Amino acid sequence: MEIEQLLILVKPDGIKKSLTGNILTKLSESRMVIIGAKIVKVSRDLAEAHYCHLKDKLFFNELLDYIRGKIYGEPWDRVLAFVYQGEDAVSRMRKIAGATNPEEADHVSIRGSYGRITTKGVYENVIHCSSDPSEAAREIKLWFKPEEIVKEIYPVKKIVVE
Ligand code: DAT
Repeated sequence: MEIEQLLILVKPDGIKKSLTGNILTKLSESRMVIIGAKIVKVSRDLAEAHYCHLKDKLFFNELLDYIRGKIYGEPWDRVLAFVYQGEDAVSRMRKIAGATNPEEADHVSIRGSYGRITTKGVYENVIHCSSDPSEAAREIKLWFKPEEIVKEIYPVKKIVVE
């Protein structure tokens, strides 16, 4: 199996609902390692670049307001960004995150447990989780400087989980 990295964001609704602990606990079932972590006040440029594949969608502006926490205001207008690393990380984390539409997500998944659809039709799905390894590489570069990511963490066998 490939060692992969991916980007996880706890979105502003996750922070506002005090779900960070629950989300990280669920993600820890994957046994992946966190190699980058920070809180980010998301600029419009960053939000647009992150969601560039959705720029033609009718919900694009609402989506930008959502990821920037504009609809919640201070102090919820930020996200927690993490880089995880591990074997087969993307597909394993996507499974724990659940489907994009929170109403269709498995209800033991994070999005199925805590997500909802807003009256404006935006999927308020609590976390972002990279969808494939190449998208993950693009996103990690966008959100993290190289020096913000821990390099010497593998081989994974040396990490002892008590
Ligand atoms: P994902 O976040 O699962 O990788 P995506 O990149 O297609 O999915 O979409 C990014 C975000 O945009 C998603 O987390 C929620 C929102 N979104 C996607 N499709 C939507 C839709 N049809 N209606 C409303 N919001 C949507």
